[in-house]
Amino acid sequence: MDFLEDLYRQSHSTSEVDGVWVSTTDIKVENEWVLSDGSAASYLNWHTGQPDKEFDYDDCVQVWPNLGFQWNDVYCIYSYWFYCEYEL
Ligand SMILES: [Ca+2]
Ligand SMILES: [Ca+2]
Repeated sequence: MDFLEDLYRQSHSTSEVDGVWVSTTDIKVENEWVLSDGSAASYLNWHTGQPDKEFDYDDCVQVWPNLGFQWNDVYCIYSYWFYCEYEL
């Protein structure tokens, strides 16, 4: 996750603490975490106690700087920056 943390620090001031979306979700099957293309997520980096399913609709994943850049499951409606991957 150091790579994503480095990207965050390059694009945000130190005073910002916005979350960043990663393309992992369990919106189709609860607690079955997959990528946006439907393939199984091979990497998970949950913060301690997450995913906590605080609400039934917490189906998206944010990287949260205040949680040491580890993951938290949250409601998908929030507006955050996002990480995406593409082949060069
Ligand atoms: Ca969920
Ligand atoms: Ca959560």
